[in-house]
Amino acid sequence: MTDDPSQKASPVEGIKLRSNYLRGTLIESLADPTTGSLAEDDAQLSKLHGFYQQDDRDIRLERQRQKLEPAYSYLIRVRVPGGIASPRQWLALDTLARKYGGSALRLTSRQAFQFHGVTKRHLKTTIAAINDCLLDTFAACGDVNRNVMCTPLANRSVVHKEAYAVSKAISAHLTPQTRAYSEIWLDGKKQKTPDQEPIYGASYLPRKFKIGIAIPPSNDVDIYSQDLGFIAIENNGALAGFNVTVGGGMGVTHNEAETYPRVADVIGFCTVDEVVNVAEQVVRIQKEFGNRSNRKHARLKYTIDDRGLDWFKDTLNERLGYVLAAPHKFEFTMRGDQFGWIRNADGQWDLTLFIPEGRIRNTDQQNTLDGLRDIAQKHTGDFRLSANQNLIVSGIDDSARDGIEDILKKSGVTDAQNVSPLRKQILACVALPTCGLAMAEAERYVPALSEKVDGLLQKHELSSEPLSLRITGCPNGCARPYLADIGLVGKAPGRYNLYLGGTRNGEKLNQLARENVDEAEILAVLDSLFGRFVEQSSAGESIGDFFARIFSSEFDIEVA
Ligand code: SRM
Ligand code: SF4
Repeated sequence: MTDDPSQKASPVEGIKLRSNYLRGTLIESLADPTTGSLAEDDAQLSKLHGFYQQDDRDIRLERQRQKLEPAYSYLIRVRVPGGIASPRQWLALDTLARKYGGSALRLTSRQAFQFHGVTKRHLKTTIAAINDCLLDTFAACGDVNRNVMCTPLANRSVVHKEAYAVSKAISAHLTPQTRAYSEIWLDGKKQKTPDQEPIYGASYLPRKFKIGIAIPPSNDVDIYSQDLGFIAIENNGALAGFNVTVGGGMGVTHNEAETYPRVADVIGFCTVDEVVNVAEQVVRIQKEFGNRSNRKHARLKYTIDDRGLDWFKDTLNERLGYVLAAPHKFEFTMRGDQFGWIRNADGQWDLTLFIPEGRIRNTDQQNTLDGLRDIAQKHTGDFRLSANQNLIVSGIDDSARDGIEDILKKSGVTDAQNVSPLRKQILACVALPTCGLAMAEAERYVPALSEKVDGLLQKHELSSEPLSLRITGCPNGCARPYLADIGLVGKAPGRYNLYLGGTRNGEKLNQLARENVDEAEILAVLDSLFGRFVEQSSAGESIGDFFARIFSSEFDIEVA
């Protein structure tokens, strides 16, 4: 089962294989009243059911001092293929957030919802209620295909509708078949016939697998970061098919050179009729050839680099039984969200709201959770999650616009017009206090950091320059920091690796400029480089492109 028979399979492989198609002892773990945690193997399996065991890291040491077990709670991730939820679904999630999720909903960088802080005894009720509203958590995490992303660009409606349908079809096709999920969470009846996993088999994939669909001109889903990507090709206003990309991925481990971010390669074109089978065959190749001994070397990007892109293309063509057509021409010209009101191709309005760090809740300054609940109670269109942790209230009639504006004003929802261009483009991962892998702050640091970087931009009269800044609490790359103009990657509390020089449309990786630096040094480097940009950039050059250019001529970027 490993790609190299001499290599021992990783422990997670054993857990999956022994689990009887993901059952493990989850039912017993849930019923154990003596602890807030799950048995060790179940904590691994839980991911494939869409939830993670976590503990509150802000109080971890204090709990240790008091000889208490960690303050265990669970992150539940709700899969929303293509990122579209109905008002009814919104209301159901809102109710669950208020009851069990600390009165907050988190929009993720993959167009999904997350609840944080759910206790073990509320897991089943919460997951069952999510399924009641026709969403689910199954395969939202773990070694399977995850939430399939799709540009929520409704103002190009015809192509968007077809591409969205494809994202749902791929998602459904690649959803695991085991009845374990239904038995454990939905009281599904146990059946005598054995489970079948025609695509995944009993050991599922070697590692997580991610698929996205982009609709040019927007590369908002960061197609080059996906294991498998489909770039919609339009012909006379209709969807002609997709260019296929493979081998993107962000995850890195500090100081392990054999781990690296990689941008995907465009390998061909497939028609709409072919796309689901292309997805299945790519998944099957990764299942068969992905590394099962070293989880740090198990993503599709490594399978491709280890064996070569030509090998991959030949293998895929062989499995398809035909050769993928040559890629079609396409152009990305934007990546971020377009805030405010935009009339869509159906003649209705879409309103893109800026949701700071994707966290929807009520605070002293604003009642975003309440405001969006009010909108959901009256709204007849849908809610679209952007790939940048923002929210689009979509399909609003002319007559409903004023009512929605009123609700937003009354509840104090952030008005994107009052937010700086930089702040609107920041993407931050969750990091502390819930993420067990965080080495530094990300989401919680954004307000302070963005104010300081904005101050520098003002100083150099660059406030209106398009600039993307992405920050993560560790090198795993959950906010895709290696594709930003400025990427900050957590190394230790208050210290980050500073990456500079991504391109505007996300086609190239940025580069490591400074290692393990604190805020003062980050700001000093940026201050100096913004100054040099003003003096030395060429006409039309973006800040990211300028950083990349000076990188190619200066090994160690000079700070004045
Ligand atoms: Fe992620 C692990 C949060 C998008 C790469 N990610 C985690 C965990 C579950 C930590 C863990 O394993 O214990 C984080 C939970 C934190 C928390 O408290 O919520 C976590 N990842 C997130 C989210 C919520 C970040 C956000 O602020 O929006 C995103 C949820 C997406 C979703 O809805 O499915 C999220 N993670 C990503 C992305 C971006 C993307 O997919 O477009 C990446 C980089 C792309 C990629 O996969 O290459 C990403 N997450 C990782 C990795 C590194 C994987 C690797 O190849 O090495 C890990 C660690 C791992 O898998 O071992 C990880
Ligand atoms: Fe956690 Fe690291 Fe992902 Fe941030 S990038 S959410 S710190 S795993």
